[in-house]
Amino acid sequence: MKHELPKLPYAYDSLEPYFDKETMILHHTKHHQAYTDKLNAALDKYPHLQERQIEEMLKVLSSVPEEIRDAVRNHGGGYYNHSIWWPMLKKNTKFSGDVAKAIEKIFGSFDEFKKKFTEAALGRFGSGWAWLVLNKGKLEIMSTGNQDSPLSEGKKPILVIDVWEHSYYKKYGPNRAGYIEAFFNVINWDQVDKNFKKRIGEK
Ligand code: MN3
Repeated sequence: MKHELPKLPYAYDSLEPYFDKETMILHHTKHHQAYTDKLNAALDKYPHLQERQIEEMLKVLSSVPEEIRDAVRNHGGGYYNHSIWWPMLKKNTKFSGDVAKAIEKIFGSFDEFKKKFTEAALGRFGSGWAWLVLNKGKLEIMSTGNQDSPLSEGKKPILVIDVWEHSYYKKYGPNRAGYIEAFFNVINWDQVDKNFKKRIGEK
């Protein structure tokens, strides 16, 4: 069984003007496809691992054979992170639901949350991701380098932003801050609330 590039749940131009169509096409069909292909290539020699969920492998990287552990961490991480990111994007949803209540409780207000999340996304030097995660049932903000996943640290992803240059350079150039500001207009809060409800119920 091969991992497949998931289809986007919307058209490539549907996040305009915040995320441009050209970047979305490249990001999905080139970058995400490449992670998918390289993950499949790494698993080629390990048919028994092809049946394992990528999430399970990222949670316990030590269970992956050493020969392909870095490939699973990097390409499997890239495959997984993008797969959960696309559905978190949509215009015109409302900050609401259980996740909104939890964010306001932990961070004091939406604005304070936005400030801290933005700092994490800006502060990640080089390539990586900034996250809102559940850590032992409590919301916290963190960032990871390259394609590393919070799953590998026992944390559960709720909301994430890709801060690799390939996500924004075409439209925003080196202005990562402008891209992060735009991201707040395309957060799919309905999906983020779903993520929160699902994850909070897990052991
Ligand atoms: Mn990316």
